[in-house]
Amino acid sequence: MAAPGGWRPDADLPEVAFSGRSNVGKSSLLNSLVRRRSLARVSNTPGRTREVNFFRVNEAFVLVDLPGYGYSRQSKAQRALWRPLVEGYLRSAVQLRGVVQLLDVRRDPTPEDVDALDLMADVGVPVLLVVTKTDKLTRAAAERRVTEIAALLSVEQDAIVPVSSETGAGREELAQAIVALVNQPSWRSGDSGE
Ligand SMILES: Nc1nc2c(ncn2[C@@H]2O[C@H](COP(=O)(O)OP(=O)(O)OP(=O)(O)O)[C@@H](O)[C@H]2O)c(=O)[nH]1
Ligand SMILES: [Mg+2]
Repeated sequence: MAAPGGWRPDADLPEVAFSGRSNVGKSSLLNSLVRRRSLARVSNTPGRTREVNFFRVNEAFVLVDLPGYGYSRQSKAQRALWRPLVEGYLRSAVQLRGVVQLLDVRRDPTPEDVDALDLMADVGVPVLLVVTKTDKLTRAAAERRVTEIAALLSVEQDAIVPVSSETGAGREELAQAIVALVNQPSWRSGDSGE
């Protein structure tokens, strides 16, 4: 899906979307989960993923790779497209069950991260918080950073799943959390008249 309201595949299976800053590792995490090296395109250049990309897994659910935000060298036009594209997707995806929101273990959440979380809260979609690239730090340092990030976001530390797409750490726990999201009824089913 390249433009707000643009073409997207039929929503016949539950969907879970991956959100986060450019270069945080969304496409890498998606590949790690499905144990494929290059299903979603990974790059050292931030801003690689510019469309909403849909990956059907085992005819059971769909993982959705969202374009990243907060990349300073992004063009104004690209930047202006992010919000309508992502918000349009989130609001219209009838089968959306949850969003995996990624944060880099080495960085404090940015104002853009908080904006993205506010958008998810406004849409009402359940969010799974994931801290990634934990392989970049020692185990003890990574644990400290998770505590700090949880405090900055005012969430419980155990609401955050630490992962590394490089080593596969946290993969099993995240996969189980995603399966639980997929199997739960849509939060939208409470809406009246729909
Ligand atoms: N060490 C380490 N590197 C990672 C990890 N995850 C991703 N990377 C690297 O980070 C860079 C960006 O990864 P991507 O998966 O393309 O990031 P993205 O969030 O999809 O970026 P956009 O598509 O630009 O929004 C690549 O060089 C990856 O190899 C990780 O867990 N550990
Ligand atoms: Mg990407």
